[in-house]
Amino acid sequence: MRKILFTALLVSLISLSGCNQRANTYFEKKLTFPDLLISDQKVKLSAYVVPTQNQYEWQRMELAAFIHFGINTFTGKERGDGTEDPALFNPTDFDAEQWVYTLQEAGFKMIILTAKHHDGFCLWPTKTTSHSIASSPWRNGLGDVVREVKEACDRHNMKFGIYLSPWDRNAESYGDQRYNTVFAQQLTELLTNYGEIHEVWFDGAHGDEHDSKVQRYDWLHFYQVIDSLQPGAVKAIMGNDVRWVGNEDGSGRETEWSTTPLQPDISDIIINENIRLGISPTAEDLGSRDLIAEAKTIHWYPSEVDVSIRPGWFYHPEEDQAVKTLPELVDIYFRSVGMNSVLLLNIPPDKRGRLHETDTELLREFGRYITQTFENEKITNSDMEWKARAGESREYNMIPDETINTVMLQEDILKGQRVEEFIVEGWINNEWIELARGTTIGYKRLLRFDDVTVPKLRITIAGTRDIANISKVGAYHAPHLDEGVDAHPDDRVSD
Ligand code: FUL
Repeated sequence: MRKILFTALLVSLISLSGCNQRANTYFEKKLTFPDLLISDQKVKLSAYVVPTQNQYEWQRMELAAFIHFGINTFTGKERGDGTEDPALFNPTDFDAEQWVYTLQEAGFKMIILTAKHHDGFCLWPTKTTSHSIASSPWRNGLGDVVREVKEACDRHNMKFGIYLSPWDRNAESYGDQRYNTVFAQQLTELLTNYGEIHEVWFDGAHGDEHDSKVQRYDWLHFYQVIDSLQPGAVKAIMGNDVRWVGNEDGSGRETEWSTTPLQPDISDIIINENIRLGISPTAEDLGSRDLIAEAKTIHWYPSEVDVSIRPGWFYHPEEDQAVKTLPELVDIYFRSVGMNSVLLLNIPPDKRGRLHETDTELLREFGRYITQTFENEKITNSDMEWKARAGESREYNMIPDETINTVMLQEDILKGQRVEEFIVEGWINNEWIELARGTTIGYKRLLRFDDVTVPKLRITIAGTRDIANISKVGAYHAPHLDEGVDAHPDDRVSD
């Protein structure tokens, strides 16, 4: 009876919600709840909110690289104030090919370049300002960093995204309506003249009490420009396709829902709704049952973890000794990709315009470590699809005598994110012993535990918002890393 009632509600919702519903069952990106639903029904319906095709393809990349490069590279600052002389920009051995080649070998699928940071210096010859590389001595003022990077990406089939800082400390018009026109024009140039763009990254930084100018951004217009010129691009951070995870340490949440009432603060209505619900990108809870019960609308808004391989976002020679170690980088991978997020790792080129040797060596080791770990599947029946009800378990056979310390779980997110609680057990001395447990799975969840050699594993879906669609259960042995000694895997990764 309850099920029939629910189905009837679902059908009526299709017309009521005005949402983009796919295959008569799923709601792409957004679902607005009608008032009459009780909490459990809202939670169940939220399990039918799914990513758009762009969001899905974005999630499947898993690894993206951030490139912070610009006038700060030459002044040694992290945040320029916009008064820097463009003549300072003069890389001596600029090599976009080296960036792309190195990153691709390490497993990265996209590069996002700071086309403009807060200092307003543009890395392409924009018509909107003279504060750009056209006023620099590099390539006699005829260079175009955006073009060279994009062309290198195209040669290697690497995706390409742009970071365009809304906050601009150089633009004379910043602080009034004219700046919105300038910004839209900059976007238009970047989204028109360089072929396909896959991600547009709007950071949320803005001036503090020392900056007198406050800009009211015309976000909806910026969204329209992107959607019309690059319909395949996701809009990130102040965009509404990809969410900032909420920290810059490289960590996803233990419980990371891609379905959430959170939206970026781009209008008074959204700001007030976020305040009413007590949520922001840094909130611990972005998707619990209690939160959904209070929400009016639920969105597919997945998390991206941005973190730098060095202390700063830009290159500083004095940080050459402070590059993260392999154990730190691997740990970030497990806490980001392994916690239902995309990792956006920043690797800043130096004054030559090349990735520094310390960074490239680390990237090479990182790529080999991840490949070696996950290319050796230890479960014999790992790709079986499993439609799991709450409380159901399934056993998985291991290749005999193989040692494992890592389990991978994945949900088919094209059918929504649903799992709320799961348990991983190993068959040890004739009984099931718990190895790990967790809450959300989503696109991917990785769990680590001490080495064990077991003939079989048992996975229990202890809680779920509807029948869970488990697409993958894998088990692996991740080589041990000797923290702090030489930052190399102790069972050496072979070439
Ligand atoms: C922040 C900026 O202020 C930092 O400089 C950096 O670009 C980071 C990724 O985003 O908002």
